[in-house]
Amino acid sequence: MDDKLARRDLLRLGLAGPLLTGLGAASQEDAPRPTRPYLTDPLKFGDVSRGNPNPKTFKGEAAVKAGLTPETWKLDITADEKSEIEHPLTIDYAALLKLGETRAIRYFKALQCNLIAVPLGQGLWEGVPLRDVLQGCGKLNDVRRLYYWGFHNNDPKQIFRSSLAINQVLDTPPGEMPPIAAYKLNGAPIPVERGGPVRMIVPWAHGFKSIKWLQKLVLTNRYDANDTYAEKNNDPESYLKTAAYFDSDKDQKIQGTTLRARGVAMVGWPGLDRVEYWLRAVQTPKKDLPLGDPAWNEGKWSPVVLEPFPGDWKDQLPDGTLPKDIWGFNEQGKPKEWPLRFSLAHWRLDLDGVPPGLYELRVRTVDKNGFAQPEPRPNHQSGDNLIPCKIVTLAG
Ligand SMILES: Nc1nc2c(c(=O)[nH]1)N[C@H]1C(S)=C(S)[C@@H](COP(=O)(O)O)O[C@H]1N2
Ligand SMILES: [Mo]
Repeated sequence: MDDKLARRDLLRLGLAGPLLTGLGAASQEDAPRPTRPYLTDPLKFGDVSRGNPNPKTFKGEAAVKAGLTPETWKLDITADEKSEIEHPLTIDYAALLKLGETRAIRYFKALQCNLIAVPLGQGLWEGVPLRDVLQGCGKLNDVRRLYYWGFHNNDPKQIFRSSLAINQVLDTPPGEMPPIAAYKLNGAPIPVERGGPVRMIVPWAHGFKSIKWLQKLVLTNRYDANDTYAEKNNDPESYLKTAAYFDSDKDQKIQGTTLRARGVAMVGWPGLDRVEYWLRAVQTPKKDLPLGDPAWNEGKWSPVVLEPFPGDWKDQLPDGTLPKDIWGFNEQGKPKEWPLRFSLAHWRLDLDGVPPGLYELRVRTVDKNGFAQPEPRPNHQSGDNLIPCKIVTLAG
């Protein structure tokens, strides 16, 4: 893009100050290529897992004994004392994959922990909707919730439980993604490090609903959440928030006048309208500017560039996977919305001609309802999403 033109556009938009290059590509055709891979290597996700020994370390005989190989894995489906199901079931891996032949769904979803702001990684998950898994159970009576957990060394202290209201399991609204018993990640079997061979994936929720090493579904008449995370002062019904993060928030010392920053934005259910930055010249930098500080009212926020969807996706998807086979894409392989809900949008900031000095650099999202991060739910209980900051020094 012509830098002069970009500068003129910026001035027209009232975004005075340093030169922002590459703002808003005119069309998909001349859009810049994405600069980072869209899917995270399954072994490079941030990890949050209980257990000693930790099931993620199980190989060979240990994995066999724990039922964490494709040959030994089983999912038990029962009812507790106040509920009834016509046919309690045990499903093995082959039966789940067989169901997948006609029922499988694939979607992008980023994993994010309620208690760790920066997303852990993004995957293309494949599995069978729970509603289809439960089909084989016949009639259900007095069922209000589904409780579920995974392998935990038969130690009640290590159990990591979660739950869903039965409507969230059975009544997926049109155009939404269902919770799945997932058996593939990025086109390959889910490694034990990521909760394989079968893990729960709940698209709209933080990681604590996506139970790894899944082995047990219990239908219950109880109405309370029964989530391990609920006991730790977290909101078990929260869903993913729209929020921006830096790839690295390490302080940066730059020779010259060009400032570059890269990051992701989690797209929660309220959608993503834009990502903005605020570059604040300071004498004494304060990374953790308190929420009530009057300086927030003087914040000058300007949009950063959101990377487009990765063109034909050829270099982004596992071999043999076509965009049209993924949730949210049409028959022509174009996404129906961009960025996609519950996934990561990549943003980048390239500022030229920044006067030498010391700065605080912040980014935030604005969701489709007009709420700027960390609003409308700044509460830690429903997911950490404070505005991130990095300290930048430009030497000129
Ligand atoms: N069985 C089991 N599942 C689990 C957990 C766990 O400790 N045990 N941790 C949960 C939490 S809190 C998060 S954030 C995600 C993290 O998933 P990851 O380690 O694959 O990134 O897994 C969830 N599933
Ligand atoms: Mo978590």
